[in-house]
Amino acid sequence: MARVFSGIQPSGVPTLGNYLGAIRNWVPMQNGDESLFCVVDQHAITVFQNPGELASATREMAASLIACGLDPDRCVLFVQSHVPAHVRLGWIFNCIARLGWLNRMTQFKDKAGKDREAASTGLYVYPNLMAADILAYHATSVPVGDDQRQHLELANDIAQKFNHDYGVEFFPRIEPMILGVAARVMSLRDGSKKMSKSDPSDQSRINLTDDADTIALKIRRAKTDAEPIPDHMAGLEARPEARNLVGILAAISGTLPENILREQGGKGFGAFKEVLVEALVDHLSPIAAEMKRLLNDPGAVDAALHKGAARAAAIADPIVAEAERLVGFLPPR
Ligand code: AQP
Repeated sequence: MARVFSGIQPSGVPTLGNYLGAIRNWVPMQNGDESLFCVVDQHAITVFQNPGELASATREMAASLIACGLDPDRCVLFVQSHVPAHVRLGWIFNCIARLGWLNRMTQFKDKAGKDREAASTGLYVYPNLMAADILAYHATSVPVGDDQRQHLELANDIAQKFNHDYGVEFFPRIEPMILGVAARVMSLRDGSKKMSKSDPSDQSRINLTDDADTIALKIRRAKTDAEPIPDHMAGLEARPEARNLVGILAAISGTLPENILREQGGKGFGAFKEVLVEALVDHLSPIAAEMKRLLNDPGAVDAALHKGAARAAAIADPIVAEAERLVGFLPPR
């Protein structure tokens, strides 16, 4: 099996979108040193994070990954800033990637919003560091949500240009793994926007820490239209909110949207939402409870992360040292 790498930012509590689009798919990929999962705190600060909260958000994110089924003994689970190889290679990639390439990144445009001049330079070069996160391990399988596809294409462009510029075949080609029927979960308030942990509106998302009452309230308030649930896929066209809720129920129930429409077609949203609430609460409550239990012993979570960082560095350090040698840096010793 190819080496797997994926990351998640501690920029808030993980959402249902992070869970269905990413975390849940990581669990069956655990394969010792061949599977690396990283809490990417250096990416998180591309947008200002409260320094008093970042460390605990990082630990909380790690606890939620463990609660979702990642076992620190069966994969390498660690924090990005604990392994300096990422930024060492990230700098080299800043010098490989072209401005024109970064200018095309739609996530930068979305995140920077109207006032691009005020965005951090980190936010702009974020995809270069993401390429380094993956390529520092020569990882080739990257399970991510659909929104990251463009960044992985850029990572391949960077790898190819590095190989070309230095006349080597050093960095491998990355294969994105876009998994799951709900590869892109949308906001509960606006079916055209993705669900995000940093969305200013808490009502726009389900957090993995939400209790049953909060989940019920958010789903009941979720935006819908006036039509009933259709009984075939074509009936979801131009109905982004309906499509999103059907997609969520399908993903959480491990089935296809077609099957959900067959069962639920003709129902009004009131009745449909109750089915959705029950499925979400059944699925997410044990995760929230396990996360709470883990966070009662923060020292144990930190110790697992420190062990993970040592294992990650043992893989990345020789690869990045070789990249630095290829570039022509004088070896440090
Ligand atoms: N709405 C989503 N649907 C499906 N997958 C999603 N992912 C994120 N949102 C959705 C996937 O989650 C993984 C981790 O993402 P991230 O934390 O690195 O950054 P992000 O994509 O920017 O996620 P958020 O929740 O939107 O964070 P903020 O608000 O901080 O920007 C990725 O694999 C991503 O595809």
